Amino acid sequence: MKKMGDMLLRRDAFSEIVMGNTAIVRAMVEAGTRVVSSYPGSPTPEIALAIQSIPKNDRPFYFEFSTNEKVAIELAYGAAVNGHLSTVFFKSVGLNVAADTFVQLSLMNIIGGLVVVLGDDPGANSSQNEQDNRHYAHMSYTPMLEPADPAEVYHFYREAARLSQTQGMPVILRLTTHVCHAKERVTFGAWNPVEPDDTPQFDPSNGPYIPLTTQAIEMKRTSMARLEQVRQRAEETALNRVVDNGNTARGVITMGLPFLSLMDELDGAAAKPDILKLAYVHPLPRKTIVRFLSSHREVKVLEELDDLLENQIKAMAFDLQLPVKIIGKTRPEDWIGEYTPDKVRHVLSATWPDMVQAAATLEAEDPAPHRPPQMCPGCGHRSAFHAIKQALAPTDITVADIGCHTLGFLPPYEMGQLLMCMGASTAMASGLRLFNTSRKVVAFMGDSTFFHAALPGIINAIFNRHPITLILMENGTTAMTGHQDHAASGRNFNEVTDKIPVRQVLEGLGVKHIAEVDTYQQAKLAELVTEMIAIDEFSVVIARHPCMLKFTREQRKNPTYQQKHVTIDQRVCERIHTCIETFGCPTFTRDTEGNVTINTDLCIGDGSCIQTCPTKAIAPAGKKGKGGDA
Ligand SMILES: Cc1ncc(C[n+]2csc(CCOP(=O)(O)OP(=O)(O)O)c2C)c(N)n1
Repeated sequence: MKKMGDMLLRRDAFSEIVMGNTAIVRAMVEAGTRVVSSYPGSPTPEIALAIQSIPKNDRPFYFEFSTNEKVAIELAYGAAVNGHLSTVFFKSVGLNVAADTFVQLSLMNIIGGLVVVLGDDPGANSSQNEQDNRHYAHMSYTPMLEPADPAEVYHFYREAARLSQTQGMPVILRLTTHVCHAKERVTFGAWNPVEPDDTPQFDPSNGPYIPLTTQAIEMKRTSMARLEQVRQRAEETALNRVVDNGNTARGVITMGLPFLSLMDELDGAAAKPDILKLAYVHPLPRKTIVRFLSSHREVKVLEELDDLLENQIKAMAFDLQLPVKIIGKTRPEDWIGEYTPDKVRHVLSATWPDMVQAAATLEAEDPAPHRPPQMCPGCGHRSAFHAIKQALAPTDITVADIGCHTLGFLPPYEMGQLLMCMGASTAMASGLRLFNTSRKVVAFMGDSTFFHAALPGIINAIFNRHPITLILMENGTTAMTGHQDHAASGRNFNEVTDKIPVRQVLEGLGVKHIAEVDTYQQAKLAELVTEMIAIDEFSVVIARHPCMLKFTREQRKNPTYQQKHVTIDQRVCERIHTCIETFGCPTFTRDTEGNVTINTDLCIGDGSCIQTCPTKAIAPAGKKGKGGDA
């Protein structure tokens, strides 16, 4: 890590093989970025890992993980109107959380500059949907750039920062999963650090900063005019690319990852189309596009997810009555998934079958079997679900939230029958309880989510007296996105800090029924849940156990660490298979005769399974089971 930190602060120009998520941090350093904020979410958390590789005192900018995306963007905005070049980054759906603030930003005069980095997720690799955030650029009059690879991430960030500073507008840098995680050799510039002038520059006369009624309309006029100036920049930028294959019959207009996949697929194609690859996806460089349309008979618009580019380009051609055939998306699947080379071949073959060979079917080409995600060995959530299931009637309703505990919806637990977005479980559960006296309603939630977006739903349940039970799965970290600290961890990104204890927050809100238990105490947990769901008022069970993946990773740093595991006494085991079929820990495997063995590479010896075995055949390694063992 130190090596990465050293690289990111090199003074000379150099080239290195890096991920998109690393390249952007060097760009921040070179651009003189002063404030960066975020809330974790794939595909962006590695940006924070790269930042972390720079020792705190050497970091040329302030960084924090904020409580949620809305807070993160507000913090970055505050810093930017005080004169600091600022950046906020988060995942695709994070923009929904930040939207209430974000949609106003282009109305303001952001003197320091503000780059909003989005990690969109075509293919929903790690998100609850694959929303296309280009729509937000349109609805908020905000310029948006989209790089295709790590080198472009570096250059486009620099462009976005410059543009934001000169126009005083926020600028979105839209990354996608492939672009964040791809690696390539990037040539970076030199870095000549200049002593930052941190004099607070906020001055209301630099505004406008108050978007109220009629003033908001005037501000909108200004932001639309500024967007037209940006369009001029979009025409002139050297970041647009034209690939001239001398083909006046066929052309492709594209952007981002689809461009790279297209280049891949055309390698060896008979007659290659000309290509126009756009850097700015909003506002579009109208003249550049019209020139390209005017010099080709057929133009294919190749874009991932929605048909924004296509519709705008068709409108341009229509307005000017251009004699060009524009081919956009033709089949429903063209709107879905990542535009990998296979996918692009599939899409192109429907347009120009003579140019590229159709892929058989996309699925048939994928040789890897699908592996459902699952909880780690020793995960406290597994013990919790195993226990809670025993306390609930089959007709009771369980509402999931977002996090590792979401995986409880999978067999064998099947806990969590509805899921929406971070923090939504309590209020959805409250709705499910209305006109419902016969089926108990239980909501689940992680501790990072509790602080992120759950408090209004919880307050609502207290205030409007919804008699549901919330199970707060407290593991001390934001586990699913890579163990980032949160308000109850006792650390922020930069230092040790006071914990904000969830129990005291709940008590402060007036929750009368709160129980706490370690999830490995499965019988006790089941008992407490039975008790709490019987109360006709809002109740909370704090089901606590540290994230065991984080815990064992920390333990492994100790050179004397030895991985423990459990064993099965084959003489005692009656092949009932509770460990596999009900508890479901992936360390257990069953052979064709029904014998159960332990995968000692996976097992961490936590022993949470021991209590689940009806014949007591499981024991810690080195200790005897009922019938004796190693
Ligand atoms: C609005 C939004 N921001 C970020 C994410 C990414 N994300 C998925 S799960 C998760 C963390 C959940 O942490 P916690 O609630 O503590 O549950 P755990 O994974 O630790 O069980 C985050 C941040 C998201 N899905 N939606």
